[in-house]
Amino acid sequence: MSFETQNAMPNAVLVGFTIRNKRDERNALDDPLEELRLLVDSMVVGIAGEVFQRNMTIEGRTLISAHLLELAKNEVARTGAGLLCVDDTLSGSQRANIEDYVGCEVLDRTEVILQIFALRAQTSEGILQVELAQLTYLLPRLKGRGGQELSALGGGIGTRGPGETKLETDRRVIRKRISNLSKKIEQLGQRREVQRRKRRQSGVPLIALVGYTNAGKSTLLNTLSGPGKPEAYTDDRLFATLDPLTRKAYAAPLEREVLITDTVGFIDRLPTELVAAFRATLEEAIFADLLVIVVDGSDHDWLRKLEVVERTLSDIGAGGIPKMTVFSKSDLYPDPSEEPGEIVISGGDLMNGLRLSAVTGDGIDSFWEDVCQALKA
Ligand SMILES: Nc1nc2c(ncn2[C@@H]2O[C@H](COP(=O)(O)OP(=O)(O)OP(=O)(O)O)[C@@H](O)[C@H]2O)c(=O)[nH]1
Ligand SMILES: [Mg+2]
Repeated sequence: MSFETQNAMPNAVLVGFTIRNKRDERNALDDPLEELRLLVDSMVVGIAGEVFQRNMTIEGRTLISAHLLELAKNEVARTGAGLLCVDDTLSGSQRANIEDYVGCEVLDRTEVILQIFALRAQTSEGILQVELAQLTYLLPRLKGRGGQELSALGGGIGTRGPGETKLETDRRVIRKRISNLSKKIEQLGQRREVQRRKRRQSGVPLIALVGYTNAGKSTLLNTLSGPGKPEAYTDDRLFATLDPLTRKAYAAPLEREVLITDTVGFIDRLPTELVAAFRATLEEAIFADLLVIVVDGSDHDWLRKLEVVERTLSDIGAGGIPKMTVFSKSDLYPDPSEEPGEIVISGGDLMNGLRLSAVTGDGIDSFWEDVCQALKA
């Protein structure tokens, strides 16, 4: 079944903002709603309209200002959209207040990401992790939601205990489900641990491809593992990969086989509780001998995204693993003199990274040389 047929969501209006007196790299972007647009498109939802306010003053009840709320309401009315997607984290009551005013369903940024994850999860572990992430995010936000999300979770929701309010029952049932899911995921994690120990004993090095979503990790994995193997799924949508995939590849300079693993992409402003829910998936990166940070060098916004990746790696405890950075999609760089590779970044450091293309094969030989150097070191 394609994603398209799974999802029957109405068209959406996008809402974004930057906050007054708050440092925000997005203030420097020409198109600060670009990422939310890609996310909503990846959720297979059409975009009906967009509203954005720079230097907004936060309004506690709705997070967004009265002015932006008015703009959003008008845009929903004008376009007949059935969904409003807000590019930030909302509390349960903020979301309910916006829904009341605008008159259509509201999803915040994290709920959009979770919706994409739910569409993409394929393996049983991936599906369990997505449900855990959804419930963990939902639990503190239950208040103000009409309870429809519980029916959306499917059957198995228990009945109300004596003297319990609907909200208390919902919370209790969700906590129990969270604890069951965590146990199941932990059991699967133990199985992984056994596999990892075996690998370590065999001495085969493990290289993890990490990076921002859509950087080109899965495409690179396919190129590195060579023809004739089932291909990792690649797509010009965000979070194409949810379940990690490990492949053998022959490292010619080392004259031996290595293992390469693809990982779920990172993204800016992903709440830490969600990162924790994906810990099992990310463990593939945490236990690698070498991390290859894949940066889409054709993306004008690559530096901000690289910073997000570096921050996330240290958050998940992978900060100390040897790393190398490569710039992917070199066939798309418009002007060779503007290619990344040697770029002075804000602190004055020189950013050195190999340029390669998984599509043309350019730079792949040098990639293996660099990997072997790094593994020997
Ligand atoms: N032209 C060109 N396109 C590329 C290259 N590498 C990847 N792409 C394209 O970039 C898009 C994203 O590639 P993926 O390999 O799915 O990216 P990813 O990093 O695995 O993304 P997620 O799984 O979503 O995190 C796809 O449309 C690829 O075809 C490249 O070297 N050159
Ligand atoms: Mg991928």
